[in-house]
Amino acid sequence: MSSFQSSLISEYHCFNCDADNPSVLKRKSTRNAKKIDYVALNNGEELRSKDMHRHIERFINFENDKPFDQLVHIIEEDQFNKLDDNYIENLIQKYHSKKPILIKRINPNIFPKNKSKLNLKFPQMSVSDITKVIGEDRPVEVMDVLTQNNSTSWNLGHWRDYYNKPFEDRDRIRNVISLEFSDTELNDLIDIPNFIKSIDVVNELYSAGIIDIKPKVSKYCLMSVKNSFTDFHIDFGGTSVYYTVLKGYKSFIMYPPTADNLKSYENWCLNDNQNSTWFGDLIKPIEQQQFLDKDGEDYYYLNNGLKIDIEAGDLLILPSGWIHSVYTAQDSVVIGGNFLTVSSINTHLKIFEIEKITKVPEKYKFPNFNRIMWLVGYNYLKNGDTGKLSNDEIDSLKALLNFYKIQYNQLYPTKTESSNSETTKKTNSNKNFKQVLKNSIPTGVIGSISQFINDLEKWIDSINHNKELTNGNKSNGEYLKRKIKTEDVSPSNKVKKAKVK
Ligand SMILES: O=C(O)CCC(=O)C(=O)O
Repeated sequence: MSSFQSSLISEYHCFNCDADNPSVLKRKSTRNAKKIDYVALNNGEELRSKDMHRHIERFINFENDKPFDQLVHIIEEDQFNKLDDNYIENLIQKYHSKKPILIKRINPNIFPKNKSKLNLKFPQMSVSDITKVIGEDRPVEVMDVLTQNNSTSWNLGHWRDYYNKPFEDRDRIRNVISLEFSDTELNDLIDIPNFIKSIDVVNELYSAGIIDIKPKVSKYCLMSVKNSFTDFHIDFGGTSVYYTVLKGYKSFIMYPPTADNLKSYENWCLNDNQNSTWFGDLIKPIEQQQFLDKDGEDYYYLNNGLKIDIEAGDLLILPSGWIHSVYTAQDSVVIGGNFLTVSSINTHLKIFEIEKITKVPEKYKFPNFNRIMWLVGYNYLKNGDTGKLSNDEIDSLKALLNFYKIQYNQLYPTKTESSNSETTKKTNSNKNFKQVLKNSIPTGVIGSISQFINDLEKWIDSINHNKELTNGNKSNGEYLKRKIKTEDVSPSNKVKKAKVK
């Protein structure tokens, strides 16, 4: 410890004792004494308080560089009379990755006079109420805010006791952001808005009978104490998020998933100094309007990031693939959930790739993502109506087709490809990679991979002809002219129901 650091301490307790009985900084009142983070200090980092993540100051000082209503699509109470599920669904489809949507004071359990026709069911509940409904013994993963590491040794009873302590009696700042409760009794008390259910890809596959178990990602209860901070991240699979505050107050800073920003994000994740680097410093500023997309939205206009405050009763729709961090200024309870949409498939696939490159552990990925992506194409081929597809859907199908082809080529490289490929020289890891990939493709449902790709390609071509689309990667129908190999023909292609675990 430097002499400067020791000069700040009036009563020193060693690292081992500090957890129960922290060192006291020189201050008038011991009640307000700062708790030193000895975990960080021991790792050679600077002296700092356990109550404050190092980036909170940067977060608080961040200011939007443009008027708020140009950065976010805001819906206020005076627009509620036109608000129904269709209206919001169309907005989400229109913006998909492009703009966050914030609906102010929409929760009727908090604002009973609100006149919207949305079916929101988000009752106000305390952490004690939630614990009573779910059960004290339910294990819960708890994030230590300063290190951003998760601990699995907690249950809800312990968490409630921690959360209900006054601020100054909490040993460290901790946050719960991954308690999915759709398999608990809380599930019946809370309902996802219809406008989310109707565009959620997983829901669509479930309704079509293509999967019979849904991945558990749609209902999370987040319980954060004052001064919680979640560093920048992208939600798994580039999912969109609905997020509503039941109690307290939350602030987001977010950046759109432009190619440059995603590259910066990837580099930041792979950097040894990730924790000490403020992600916003890696964003290349764009001063001037770049271009308008086909809906007239200037996606790049938002590039410098934006900050959104969310109060109790508000609902945020975070678009697909956005890079965000979250600060909690007051003890808060939030309900949120993740969903994949067809219009954002391109972004989902990009983020899936980044997760591979940055080696995100399986546990933190969207469950069975690859399998679901194949089943989306299968569902279109089986149930889609070529006459009714939007241009966004067609673009997404083309992206999916390309994604399938890449995987097919990884599984069955041509002779030239395999002799050129560096990876095939690492025979064992390559075999393992292929096995994992093969297991994640639902051949029990789609049948032969090559036949499926051929059929889908022909189907997409037929839409192209009907719509006389000339832009995009128009397929020439030339793929897979080579002979279909026997080993990729599933023996069980009559089984048409997949299980998602
Ligand atoms: O509320 C938080 O601290 C983090 C929430 C979040 O970013 C998420 O769940 O993706």
